[in-house]
Amino acid sequence: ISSEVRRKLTHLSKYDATQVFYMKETCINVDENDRVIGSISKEQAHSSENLVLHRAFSVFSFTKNNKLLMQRRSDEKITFPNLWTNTCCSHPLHNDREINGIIGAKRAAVRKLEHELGIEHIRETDFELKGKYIYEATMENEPWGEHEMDYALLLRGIGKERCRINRNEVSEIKEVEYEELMKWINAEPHSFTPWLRMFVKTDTFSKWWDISHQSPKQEDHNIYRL
Ligand code: DMA
Ligand code: MN
Repeated sequence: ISSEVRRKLTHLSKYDATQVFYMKETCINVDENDRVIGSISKEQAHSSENLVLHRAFSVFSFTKNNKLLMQRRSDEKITFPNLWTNTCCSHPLHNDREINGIIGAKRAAVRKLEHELGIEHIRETDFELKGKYIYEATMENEPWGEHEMDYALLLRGIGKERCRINRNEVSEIKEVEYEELMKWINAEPHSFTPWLRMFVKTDTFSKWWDISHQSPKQEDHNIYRL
């Protein structure tokens, strides 16, 4: 095997085998207008020496009591382990089910809510798209990062009671009120993922908590920069 292949194998060998396996998934490479360019492996898309813009989603689930359901990423995650973040994040994959923009992202969200949190019986129509957000972030001491076209997907009425967590993905879950989250992030910003910290700073974030705007669904298909 070549020295390049050997270097790649050793740089992944220190990680959890299940998470290394998922690095073979195919993400969707898009341009800044969210038009599909092609497929790219999860490993390649997230290598900080050459980050590639790809589609992603971030689910924000608010409970019946209007708290945000949050997760702490497991120690096994290769990118941004052990950090607190929104309900569920991942990527629609480059396949027939998930390549088609909004419905594809919602199908991926249904798949990952079940995989990471054990939440079943969510339908694509339960989500409300609240914009697509371009952002970039890198890890401090590891060769990984993110460069995403991130679909913000709101969900209502789903909390801890629906969860059966997958320990390989998630170490803890918690429901927080808006004020509580703001205090917590200010007190320990380095306990949170960079994308959550960026979402919190947007003008729209606090509006997502406003229950008086809950129905009917008002989807936002626009592209923003975090
Ligand atoms: C990637 O999430 C998507 C965002 C919005 C950061 P992730 O690293 O949790 O993806 P996966 O669960 O597929 O590893
Ligand atoms: Mn990503």
